[in-house]
Amino acid sequence: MSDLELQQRKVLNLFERVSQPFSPKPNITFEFPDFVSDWVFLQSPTDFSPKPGLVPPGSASTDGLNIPELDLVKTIPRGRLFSNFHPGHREAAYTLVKIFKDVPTVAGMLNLAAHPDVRDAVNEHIFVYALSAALIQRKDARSLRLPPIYEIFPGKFFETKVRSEAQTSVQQQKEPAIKQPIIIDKNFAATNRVVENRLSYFREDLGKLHNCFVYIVRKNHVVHFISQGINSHHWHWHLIFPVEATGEIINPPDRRGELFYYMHQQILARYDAERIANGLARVTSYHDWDEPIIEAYFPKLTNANGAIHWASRPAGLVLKDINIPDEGVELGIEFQIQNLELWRTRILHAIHKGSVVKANGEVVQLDETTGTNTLGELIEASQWSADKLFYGDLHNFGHIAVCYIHDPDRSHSENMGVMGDSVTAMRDPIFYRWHKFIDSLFQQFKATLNPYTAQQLTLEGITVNNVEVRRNASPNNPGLNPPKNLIITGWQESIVELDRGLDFSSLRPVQARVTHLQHEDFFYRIQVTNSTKTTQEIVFRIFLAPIADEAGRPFSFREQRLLMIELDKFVVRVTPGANRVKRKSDDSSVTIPFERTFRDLEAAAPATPLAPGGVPTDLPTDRMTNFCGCGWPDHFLVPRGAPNPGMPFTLFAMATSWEEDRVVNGEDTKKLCRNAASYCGVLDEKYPDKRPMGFPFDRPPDKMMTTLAKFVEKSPNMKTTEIRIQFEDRIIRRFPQQ
Ligand code: CUO
Repeated sequence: MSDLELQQRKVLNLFERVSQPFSPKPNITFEFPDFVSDWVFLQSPTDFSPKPGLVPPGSASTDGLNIPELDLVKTIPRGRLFSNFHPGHREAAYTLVKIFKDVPTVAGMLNLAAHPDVRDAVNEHIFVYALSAALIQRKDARSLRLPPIYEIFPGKFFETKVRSEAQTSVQQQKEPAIKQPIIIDKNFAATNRVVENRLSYFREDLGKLHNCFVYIVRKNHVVHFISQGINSHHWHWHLIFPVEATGEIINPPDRRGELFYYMHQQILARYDAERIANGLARVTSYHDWDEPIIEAYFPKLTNANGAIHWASRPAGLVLKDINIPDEGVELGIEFQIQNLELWRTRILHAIHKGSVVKANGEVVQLDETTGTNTLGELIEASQWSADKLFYGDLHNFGHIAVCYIHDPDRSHSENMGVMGDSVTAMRDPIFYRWHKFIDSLFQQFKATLNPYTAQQLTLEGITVNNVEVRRNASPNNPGLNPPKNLIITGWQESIVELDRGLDFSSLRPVQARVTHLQHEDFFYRIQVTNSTKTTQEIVFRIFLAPIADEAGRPFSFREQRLLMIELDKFVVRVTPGANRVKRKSDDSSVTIPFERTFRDLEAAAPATPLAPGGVPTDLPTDRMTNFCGCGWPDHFLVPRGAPNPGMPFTLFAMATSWEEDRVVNGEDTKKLCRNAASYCGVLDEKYPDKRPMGFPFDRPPDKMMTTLAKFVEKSPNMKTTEIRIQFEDRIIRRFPQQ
């Protein structure tokens, strides 16, 4: 086994059954490095008894580990829920990230992670968060892959009864039993009498594709590539863009605050499209905090051993001041709803004055280049907020206030609700209403900017003559050409393996079958004329938006621009004269196509190091380069649409100049985690587009532009087409497009 394979197996081993005491696998030895003994200078709180696979270094004491900062990490005990919106929880988690990152080598870090004073003593959610963050952030760990979060913590994705069904199935069946997956009801959180439950396929999406993307990676090794779900994406996004500096990350990732705005704005646009498709009104902002929350949410989730549940929120609760004492079981937190109101007022004041004031009195203008980013850091609020004391912690404390709304002083000893954890927050309807309020602050800022000028919107010499979507003929009906401008969606069933995240072991895989949305693959065909005399590199920006609301009333352009969903952004060369551009849907710049499971990672542990920049040297296609985990799930690239004859959407394409928009990064254009750059940026690099995120729809247009058609007719480099998305309430199969 190569060093790299060994390290990959150690990562998987460490993430397996994290709520249970650590058990090294046969053939894997974690040898505590010598530096551990340097840190042992006090009695350890943990009784360390060596066990097979855990080997202390020759001369080191076996008394245990005492890194002073570990005391801070352990302020959140094992078995408790973890909130990355809670400043105390974050501090504990980031402290462990730093401890991991400070270990000189990856091998040393993994060995340290296995130490009983870490793996078995630290809160399991914090352990997973910190080791994942360290593995992503360490440049020397880029060859290693993280298993999917839903396999590490199935309790955050599947209802409680799935665990007991799994246990029963393990007890009843003897090896070699036929695998009988547990069926997950896609509407498990509520009945169809709850109208909001029409959207549960979106909010509670896990999403896996087990059958459609199968590539032979290496001789004798077949790997299933699995699309992550919406909730996994959200977890990865917050993992990659932490609220505070961790370790040597002193400066925030490029345009971090703007990405906070844009990624969440796009979630809202996508959610609204799903709501309209289901006959519901667009999501409303939750800004009147005296108003009862009418949407209830009962998550039915528990941790691995079923002992701790995420709290429910019945309809009609009102936000209360939060006053949670530090009871020794988790860190306390105290703030008042009037703090949120004060911070909102100060932020709005800054927006309308056009500037924020730093703690040292320096005035920072909210200009059109950096204003959104400055506001993003301020509103979220991150360490890079201009003045966290003055502008507060609005967004994060909103999550906290809602997640403790049912027991705001914990006098009933209840746990938090799902809004407290970035893995689970998107399950709750109130997430979207809270973020609609957050987005409204950004939109108020955008409204202070001048509309884009004709010069900013046009591209001399380039005319987009037509844009359309097409599908290839089905392999079953090769002679039948599908109609153009029609996208088909439906359901797909996929298999999820649960056993690595349960609190009991099984000799065979414990599987569950989930049903999730899927779309047939399609491609864009764009006809573009280059009337200049030279070849041009142009950026195509592709968006999609519903045409009318749930009652069939057509949207004005001011409404529709907020519903624009970015589908893709890519660069092409166009020669003088007429050009035809084809682009496949699964190459989208917003999605990642797959994620690899524990089992796949074990079967195909990397045998060779990655080339500089993280590109596997022996994989057949550049689509394999994405393992970072952040990216919108491919199976949700387009909204569900409506049954026959489908739901009408506007497809929009715009060409801009790559010469003007490009951002000069390093020479290596195949950097890790580039595939989903639109919502996730590029790891270690600048955001690869100079234009504001969401351009050209991020600002209100000139008031004369009352319809999208008027906006487009002034710019030959833009084109729209009406398409339909037709939902078929059946299991569909995807087939690759050539
Ligand atoms: Cu992603 Cu509020 O920021 O959940």
